[in-house]
Amino acid sequence: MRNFQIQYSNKVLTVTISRPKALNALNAELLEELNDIIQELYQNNDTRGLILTGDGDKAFVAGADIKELALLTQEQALELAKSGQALFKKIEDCPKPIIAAVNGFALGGGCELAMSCHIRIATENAKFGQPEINLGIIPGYGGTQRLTQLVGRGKALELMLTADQISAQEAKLLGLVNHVVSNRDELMSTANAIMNKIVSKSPLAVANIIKSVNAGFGFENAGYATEAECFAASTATNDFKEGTKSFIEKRQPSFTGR
Ligand code: DAK
Repeated sequence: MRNFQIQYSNKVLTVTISRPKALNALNAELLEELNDIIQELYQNNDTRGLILTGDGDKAFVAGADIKELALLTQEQALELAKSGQALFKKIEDCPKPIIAAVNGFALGGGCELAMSCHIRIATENAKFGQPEINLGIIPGYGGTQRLTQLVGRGKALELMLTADQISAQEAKLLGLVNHVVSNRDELMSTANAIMNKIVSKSPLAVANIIKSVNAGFGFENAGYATEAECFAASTATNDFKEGTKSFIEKRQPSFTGR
């Protein structure tokens, strides 16, 4: 695995996303590797849970890799939206607990990844947000749905429409984060303590709770499909070209609505 460090202890995998030069941004290779890790978690009877974190103190995941995103055709975008949504759904539906230990920026696809996990714990310096609109696109990994489920429609719309970043404390007040801790050591010890508690329970009951909770949120509703279509359509615009170009050129975008 080129983009992960993996440790195994007491039946729990600790998986660290590691692309430090790009603040752990999600590229296609990394997502394929993550898919393999999650697949293995489903299949391996000895492993009972997974803690997902980011390398370093600065970022959990600073979003999708914008430099890679800038090269997508509309067709590739629709394909990627579907496979990405499927991966994040696989995480959400995993019968074994997956805890996001958020150690810094969780933006865009990074916030969506954390939201697909069952529980989120964050360090005080963590920042959450859906800044896709700054690139002329929309969240494409289920963020329009999961953020709305977690924080409610009004706040979710505000966060997605303004691209504002919020602190870990505010995220906790909104219900986006379960616990806030002061530093990385405390982050991992809290994640492990919660994980060990869950792992001591009946695995069948754990799986059935996750299944029942998720059944109430209907992945098959129109929201996810609409998001995938709108995401793909937004990648065919001049605004998307301008949004990604302006990020790469480190300047403010100038959108025209075309
Ligand atoms: N992608 C690529 N590189 C990134 C990156 C990203 N998302 N975020 C940071 N980097 C790189 C920077 O370019 C910089 O590289 P160099 O210039 O040194 O080569 C390096 O990481 C350090 O970043 P900064 O110099 O910018 O660090 P700062 O402390 O100044 O700022 C920051 C930290 C997190 C505020 C800033 O880096 C930032 O705004 N990053 C971008 C955040 C963002 O907009 N993320 C959302 C991306 S949109 C899809 C579905 C979903 C998505 C995509 C596709 N499909 C269905 C196909 C999701 C989209 C998104 O996530």
